[in-house]
Amino acid sequence: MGTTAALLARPHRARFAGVLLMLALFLVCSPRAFAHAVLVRSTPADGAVLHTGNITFTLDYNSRIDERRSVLQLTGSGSQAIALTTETPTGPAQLKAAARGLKSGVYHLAWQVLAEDGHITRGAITFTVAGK
Ligand SMILES: [Cu+2]
Repeated sequence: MGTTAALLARPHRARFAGVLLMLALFLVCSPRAFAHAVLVRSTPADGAVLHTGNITFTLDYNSRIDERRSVLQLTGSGSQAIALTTETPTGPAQLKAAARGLKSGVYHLAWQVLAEDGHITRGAITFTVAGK
């Protein structure tokens, strides 16, 4: 190994290790990318206008989720969280909860789910409770 090669060896090796690490991460992550939980359907739908303050929320995902490590948070026009009652989902790819006695207004249901591949995804649906 010549002097020039010896001088270059260290930074090159570090860069090579970095490339290998990125490649390894890519190989580990990409086949499982399909297992990310994506919301495919919700009740109410995003943008829905409802004429009741008693709502059962169902969120269906494209893959199995860890229900115990998933979070649903309902907020109204204030930033305070509104209590939700957890309900038994119909399958391993669903979150289900209910709220009772919501007044007229705009609400946001924020969700965060842990998919079986260990990745977390988040989103929110907005709906309106209109006069009955
Ligand atoms: Cu993933």
